[in-house]
This record gives sequence, C-alpha cells and structure tokens, in this order.
Amino acid sequence: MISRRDFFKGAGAVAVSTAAVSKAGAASLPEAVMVSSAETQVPEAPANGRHFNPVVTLNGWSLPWRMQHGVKEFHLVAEPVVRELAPGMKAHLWGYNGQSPGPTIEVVEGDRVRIFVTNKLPEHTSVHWHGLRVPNGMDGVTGLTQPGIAPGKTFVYEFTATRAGTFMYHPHADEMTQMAMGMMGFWVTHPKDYRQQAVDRDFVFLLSAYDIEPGSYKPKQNTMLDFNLWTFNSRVFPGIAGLNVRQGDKVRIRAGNLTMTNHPLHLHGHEFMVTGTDGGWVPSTARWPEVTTDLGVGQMRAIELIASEAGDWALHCHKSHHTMNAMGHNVPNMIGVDHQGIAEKINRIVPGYMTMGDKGGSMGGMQMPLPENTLPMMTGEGPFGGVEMGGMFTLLKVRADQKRGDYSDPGWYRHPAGTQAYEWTGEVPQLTREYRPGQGALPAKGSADVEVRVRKPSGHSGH
Ligand SMILES: [Cu+2]
Repeated sequence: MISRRDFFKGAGAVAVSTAAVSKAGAASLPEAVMVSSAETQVPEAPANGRHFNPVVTLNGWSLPWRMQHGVKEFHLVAEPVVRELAPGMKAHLWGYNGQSPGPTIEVVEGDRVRIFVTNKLPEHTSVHWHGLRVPNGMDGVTGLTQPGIAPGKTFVYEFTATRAGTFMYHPHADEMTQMAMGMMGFWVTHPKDYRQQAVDRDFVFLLSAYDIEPGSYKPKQNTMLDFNLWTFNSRVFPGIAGLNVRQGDKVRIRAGNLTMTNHPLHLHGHEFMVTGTDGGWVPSTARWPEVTTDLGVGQMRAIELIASEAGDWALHCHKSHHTMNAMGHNVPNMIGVDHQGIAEKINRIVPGYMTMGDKGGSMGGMQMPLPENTLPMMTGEGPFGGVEMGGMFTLLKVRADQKRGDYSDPGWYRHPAGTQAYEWTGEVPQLTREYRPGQGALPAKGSADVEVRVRKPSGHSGH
C-alpha cells in the first residue's frame, strides 16, 4: 500500500501537477514532488523497499519514490528554477523539481528503478546516470543512445542498480548550457545490507560553478574557466549548511565535481580516509590518510573520518579564488601603493570604480557599493569578526552534546580556557635578524626597521 504520507516522506515537499504531462498519461505517472527552499532536509528512514541509512544532502533533499509492482518509481522534472545562493542573492538557474541541484536519488543495490523525466525546459534534454552500470540505451546521451527529450515530453529510464556507491546525474544534451545553468543531481546506491559501510552521518554535495555578473541573475553559459561563483550544491558561504555532528561520530562526506576544474577539498583538524571513488569502495587495505583530496572534473569521492576533535573546523576548496565570490578577478595588486584620493578621481570618470586595499585585499580597503542581488567578494561573519571567505567553504561542527540524528546548527564553538590563540602583550624584541650558516641569527646592522628582502628566481626553468 502506498499512502500519500509514505510518498511525501521529505518534510516540506509539495506536489505539483505537471502540466506538461497529458491527463491520460498522468494517471500512470508518479506525482512530481518539488521543494521551493534551499534548506537542508533531513531524510527519514525509507518508507518501503529495502532498508538503508539515508544520506543528508547539504541544502538539499532526497526524492520520494513509489513502489509499483516491485519497481521503485521516481519522477524528475527538468525546469527553470530560482535558487538562493546565499541570503542576498538569488540565481535564475535550470534544475530539477524546483531546485538546483536536483533532489538526491537514493536506491539500494539490486533495486529495479524506473525514472520518469518530464522536460519543462525551452529546449530538449536527457539524463545521463554518471557512473552507473546501465543498459547502453539507458545511458542518456542525446543523439547517441536516444533522441533528446523535446520540451513538454516525458521519457522513461529503467534499469537495475547493480553497484553500491556514489554517483551523479546530469544532462547529456547541450551540456555546456545545461550544466552551466545548474542541471545536476546526486545519486547514491546503498549496499544491499545496510550494516555494510555504515557510518553515523553521511553527507553529500556537488561542486558547481557559475559566472553571474554582479547585479544580474542568470549565469553566462559560454564561460569556460573564469567563473566567479564557486559553490557546494549551488550555495556559497555563508549560505552553505554546516556539517553538524556528534563528537566521536563516524562521518562520511561524499562530493562530486561538475565544474570545469579540479578542487582540492581540505578539512581542518582531522585526518580522513578516501573510502570511495567513482569506481566504488576502496578496499580497506588500499586506503591512506589525507587532509586534502583532489576532486578532478567529473569525479566523485567519499571520505570518512572519526570526528574526534570538538570545534568548528573549516572544510573548503584549497584554491583560494574558490573561496571568493564575484569580483575577485582581474584586480591589480595594490599592496604598498598609496592610492588615497585616486579612487575618488577615477570615480568622476568611471562611476563605481573600486581599488583593492593597500594593506592587502581585506574588505576594509575596498570602497564600492554592491549592485542589487550581488554577494560581497569575501563574506561570512564569525564569532571573532569577518571570516573573509565566500564560495566553497563550510564548517564541520563537532560537539560532544549534539544528539544522535540531530543535524541542527549548534552555534559557534566555545573554546575551553587555554585552548585559543591569544595576543602577546609583553615586549617584542628587535625583529630584524640575519641568518648565517654556522653563526645562527645575528642582529642586522643599521636601523631596526623591518627590511623586506626579495630574491627573485633568475629564470623559469623547472617550473
Ligand atoms: Cu576549488
């Protein structure tokens, strides 16, 4: 028996009629479910079918299904969506079922799966099941394995999920436009036995990038490399949900990269093991510890750690430009340049001109009103001031008193006395020293001013 209650297991999910589907056809189609917010929805245990431990999609949700004669049926709707990237900025993207990325699809190894895909975009599309073993005709490559799904049409994909692991779905139709517009989703095939590969918390997100001019809403789809918004699940810091866990939890983080460049994902305060790749689980004897793992284009990684250290730990892409929002590009280095008054003079000719700070790039040195619907370049307030990062940056929040199954934000970490960096208030000795082999550091002759010595490499050989 399928009740509506079972079907709408995701809190906040609402049914919408798919106007594109004919009335005769609609009777045999699963209802299309959509969400209109970017909140993280904690999934409940599966209502039917084989049991699995559901994943938590950062700022996302998992798609409900219905059981039809032993087949798990899902209904994806490809459509234009409005996605809030962070409070203060909304993007007009394309996605699935109301959001970009689309809902996570969770199945169990051995499940027979039927996915209805309705196209409400203004152009044809298809869905490719990235990494899954499927019959060739279900692979979703427009022109090669199927004709494109024309606007208003619905296609059916049907296959058996044969291999447990971490996967993605995305169009293989006008990819440059459709992926630049945000069409993608996560797919998890759980092991047959839910006790295999079990963890306490299992987080998933996709990496995607957009090029949205400050003050506008739509991504430029022709951009090849110079994107200005780097996201986890189409959210930028501080809009990205935290990974809130209980101290001692075994935590899995799965990420997939659908941008045009690689992202070295770096976690503070803990080592982790890479336990899963695109090809499945890494045998336990072949795993090695890391604190950064590089996610190549089109790749998926699952990492696991014991969250033993209490605190607020950064999890971010280590390319510093990827923790910046719009406007972090094509700006000259003005460190050390006295440009007082220059901005005002240029402003008479070029309204809105901005100079970078002469003491670095921090927000204090920047003077420019932001256009509407634009995020500051560096943003996010922490308990001690600006975090000075946007983009691909979030926090692993480890707390001793976080309850099992509680994914809510515990707030900022309170550092126990004596465990936090502090200001030295004693005397500071002369800072200039010159090092000579065999003699150690000697006080430099002359003034006590700090002297900057720059030794430039003579050539570029070997670079
Ligand atoms: Cu990156």
